Amino acid sequence: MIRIAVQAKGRLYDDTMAFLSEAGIRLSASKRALLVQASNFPLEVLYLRDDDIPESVASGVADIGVVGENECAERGADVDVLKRLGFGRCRLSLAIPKDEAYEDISWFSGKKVATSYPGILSRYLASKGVRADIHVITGSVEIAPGIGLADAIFDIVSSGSTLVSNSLREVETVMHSEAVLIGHKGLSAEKADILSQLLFRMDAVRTAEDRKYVLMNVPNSKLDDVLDVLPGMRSPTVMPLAQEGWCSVHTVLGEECFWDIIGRLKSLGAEGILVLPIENMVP
Ligand code: PRT
Ligand code: ZN
Repeated sequence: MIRIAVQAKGRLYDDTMAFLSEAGIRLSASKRALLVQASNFPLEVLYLRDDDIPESVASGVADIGVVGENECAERGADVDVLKRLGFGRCRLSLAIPKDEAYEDISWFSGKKVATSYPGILSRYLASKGVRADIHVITGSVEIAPGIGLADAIFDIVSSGSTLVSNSLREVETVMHSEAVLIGHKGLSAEKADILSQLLFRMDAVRTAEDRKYVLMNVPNSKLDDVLDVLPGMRSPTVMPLAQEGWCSVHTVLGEECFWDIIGRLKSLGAEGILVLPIENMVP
């Protein structure tokens, strides 16, 4: 049995749950408890506040966890980053009142900066040789300059609209972040084995996400031209059709070249092109 720590509610919750369900893991839909066991995989989910996830994995209370890189960096938790998950993307930036003149980071010398991420900020300022007064507040950091609590802020930015609506302007981007799967250092052999099964499933889903299964009918006279256009991921499947002189070609296409290739196949005489999503692709 492996235990995964996930955010109980908040911005990472939906994507984390979707990601477990795409890996085929079923969790009871009944009232959510703190700890819920999967019905079809040796995994249990521990619901926590995101702030507590890095430490719970570092200490081994949970074996793995899903959390923003920013939380890991802030807490300096001693964990392995197993996988970047591609959701919960944001950046951590310094912002100042929008009408202030700004040339470079030396602006912050002697200034009061409000943040919930004092660890990341103090390391950054130290690396730039800037001494500022870091004022830790949790929540609503963006209102601090407006109410005279600070001269500037260091906070998470995504679209930037929170800054705009508080008359602030982003002046330095300190780190980019996304959700990551983290793991306890030194898992037992049994847990490491379950983890590798889980990672294998995740990779299969990920590979499938940007691929399509494509079927089409092709006149035999054009078959060689069509096969030339298809990328060489192993040979496509070619089957004769009941109608003489035609065959059916099945293949898998990557999203990046998809539209280009479909256009060329049509102009070569392929007909009845059918595009199907792929649920899993086992390497
Ligand atoms: O209750 P719990 O402690 O678990 O949750 P939380 O309130 O601490 O965190 P939550 O759910 O808000 O965010 C969880 C994680 O999502 C963060 O640690 C980031 O890794 C990631 N993330 C991605 C974000 C954002 N985007 C985001 N936009 N976290 C917060 N924000 C906030 C930000 O603080 C600011 O107030 O959204 C505002 C800025 O958004 P824009 O779009 O206006 O720029
Ligand atoms: Zn939090």
